[in-house]
Amino acid sequence: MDRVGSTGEGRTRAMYSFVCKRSCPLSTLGRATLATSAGTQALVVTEHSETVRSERHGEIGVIVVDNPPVNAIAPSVRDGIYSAVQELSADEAVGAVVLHCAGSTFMAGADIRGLGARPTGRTTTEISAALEAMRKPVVAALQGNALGGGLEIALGCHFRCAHSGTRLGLPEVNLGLIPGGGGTQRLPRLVGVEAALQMIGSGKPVTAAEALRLGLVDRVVEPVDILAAAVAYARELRDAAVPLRRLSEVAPPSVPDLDALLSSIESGLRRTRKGEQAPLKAIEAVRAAVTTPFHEGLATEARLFAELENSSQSRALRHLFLAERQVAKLRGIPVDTPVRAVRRVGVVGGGTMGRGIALAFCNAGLPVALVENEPAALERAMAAIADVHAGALGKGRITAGQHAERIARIRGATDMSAFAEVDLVIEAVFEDMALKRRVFADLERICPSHAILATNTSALDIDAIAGATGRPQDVIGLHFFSPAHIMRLVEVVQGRQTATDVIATAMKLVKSIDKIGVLAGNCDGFIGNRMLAGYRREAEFLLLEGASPQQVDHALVGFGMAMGPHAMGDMAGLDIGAAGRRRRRAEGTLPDDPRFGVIADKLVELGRLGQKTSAGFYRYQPGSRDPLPDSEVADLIEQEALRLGVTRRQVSDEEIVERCVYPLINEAARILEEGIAQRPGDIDVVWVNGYGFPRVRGGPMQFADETGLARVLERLQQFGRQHGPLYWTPAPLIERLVAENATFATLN
Ligand code: 3H9
Repeated sequence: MDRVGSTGEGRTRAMYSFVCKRSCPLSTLGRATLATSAGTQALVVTEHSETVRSERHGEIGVIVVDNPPVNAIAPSVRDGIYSAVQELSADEAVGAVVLHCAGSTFMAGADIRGLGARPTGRTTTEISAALEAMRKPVVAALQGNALGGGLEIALGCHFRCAHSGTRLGLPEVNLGLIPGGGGTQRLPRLVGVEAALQMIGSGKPVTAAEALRLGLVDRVVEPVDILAAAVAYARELRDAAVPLRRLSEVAPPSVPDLDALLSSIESGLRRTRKGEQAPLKAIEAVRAAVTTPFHEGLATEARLFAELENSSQSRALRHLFLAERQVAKLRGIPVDTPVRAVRRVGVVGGGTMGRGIALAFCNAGLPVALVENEPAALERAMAAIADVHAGALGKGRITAGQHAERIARIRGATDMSAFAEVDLVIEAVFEDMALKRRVFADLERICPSHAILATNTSALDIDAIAGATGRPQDVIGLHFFSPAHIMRLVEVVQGRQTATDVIATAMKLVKSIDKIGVLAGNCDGFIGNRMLAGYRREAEFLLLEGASPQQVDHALVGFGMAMGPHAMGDMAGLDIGAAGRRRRRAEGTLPDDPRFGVIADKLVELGRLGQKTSAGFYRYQPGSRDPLPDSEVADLIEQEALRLGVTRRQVSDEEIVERCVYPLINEAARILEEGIAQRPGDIDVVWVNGYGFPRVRGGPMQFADETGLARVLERLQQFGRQHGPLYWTPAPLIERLVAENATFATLN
């Protein structure tokens, strides 16, 4: 490598020009002339930062962002692009510029890990402005995902050329934010207020074809080299001297009745994104785009973005984004652990769970053998499955061809010999240990020796189930949530002897069917249901103390829960919880407390099993799922309170929330101490995706950190003084974190 001279760009790090082969690592900032292996073509390459370089493709300057895996806009990306713009602007030999990203995607947005920190270097807004101000055509070469700040920078370019597979979007609302790099001001000028707010408010990306229709991109290219296509396009634009389109100079769209349009969009967003601040701020920012000059609109956007960036909602949603990806990383299990091939799946049991699990695999393209004991039960299961397929076809979610494939993919049988060739089988029979052990003994005999034997139990001891086989290393828990073909959470429960490759295979398989797998240790209820026990316990104690089911549910829905605990109990079926209590009573693990589950048990005795019997904590009109208050239940609660000597009083909504949510935090801390969950973030992922905990609060652990662990500890201690230590003794982990002035987040 020969150094041939300094570029003298006046930056703090010295930049040098040198000549090297294409394979040379550009490890120091600098300029190089790269020769292709044939030596026919030379590229002048300048490194502007560790993630950005510029290249000359003849008279076309190309800015290349190279920040794997998704070209997130880190400070080095912003500073690098800014520097490249200065260099290419000054170079008279450069007639047009292309902004391109290495790898398979354009920039997928700001670096989420850096949000909330003090910004350094150039801002995204400055980058867009710098690109836009260039006096030669600038083309963004879009491929993969052009999201968030990535799309905003592309909007700063004069033209956009997209590969046909590109997804373009402003998903900031999903992180509790609005676009903060000029997107709320430029996008309405390009596609109109309604389409802009559709994209910004929903956060959903559009396809390249849709983007072309909207005018968001100027050219879509079929699978070809996107860089070559964008360079050719830039050359055309330069040759034709096409006027540059600077969106900041475009007049905002005129909307005849802006107030009416924005208020109808607002009421839609209040419905679809209940309790979220960001979509409403997005409307405010877009209003500014239409009603104020560009620079004022930008200032409004910056103010609103900063407010949101520092909000607890955005912190929670950013935490969840990262936590939902971190769950896949298994401590102690290397990423390259060999996995078993799973091509055929078996399901034992055609009840609600079995059907849902069969559908989940079938819809993801895997053939399923579903076994039920009785022909009549099998027929019911297959009919219910056919109904779901027909519904998907009727709603246009699948084509007739896909419908036929799905129907053919699930084979029903009444004999377990149907499992002779499966690679994985999931048992979903009634929650009864003796029954499950019998099933597993049969599975061991019938399934191939390489097959993974999984149980969908929601609470039972995996080791005891595995013990019914001679191959406990192949046994694992796969706890799906109902309806299993819709709910994304699966607890992957590791038994004492479960083999490492079985865990790795299960986690990979769950991901491959578009679900989120969370690894859990083996204990009663694993992560989610173990925490649920305390939540449900307090929700019922509060009834004895004076609250009504509707007040408890209302307070927790007000907190953001998708459903109140009593409505949820009615939906799941009160007999399920009652059976769990019977089991624990027999095992001697139920607390010695006559109040525990007393109301639900009485309701079950009265045949009030919930929605399925049109009566539970609430009553239901035939065919309706709307919970209606029931005086019979109110009387029963009063009688039980009297019988148990519980003094009734006014209970506040605030107490309801604290009494129900703090036990979640306390139990979660014990779960962490025992190593049942890998990290606090995993617990949050479980509760948000499986139990309707509000995403905008980030899960119980994130909520505890936001509340302050000292406050959580103080309230646990206070409830302990009021209600006794049985349920309220603080977990030692919380005491330790408070003493160290630390948070759960430090354990992620
Ligand atoms: C924004 O842009 C604000 C601006 O308006 C204002 C600026 C002033 N940052 O999801 P995957 C990582 S807000 C950092 O598994 P996929 C991810 O953590 C941002 N890291 O892959 C994972 O890491 P690891 C707006 C990021 O193929 C790896 O990449 N943009 C970012 O299923 C692979 O991710 C968004 O909200 C990021 N922005 O999906 C887009 N994105 O391997 C967020 C990804 O260590 N990203 N990572 O676990 C996505 O939606 C998906 O990741 C994407 C790829 C569709 C891009």
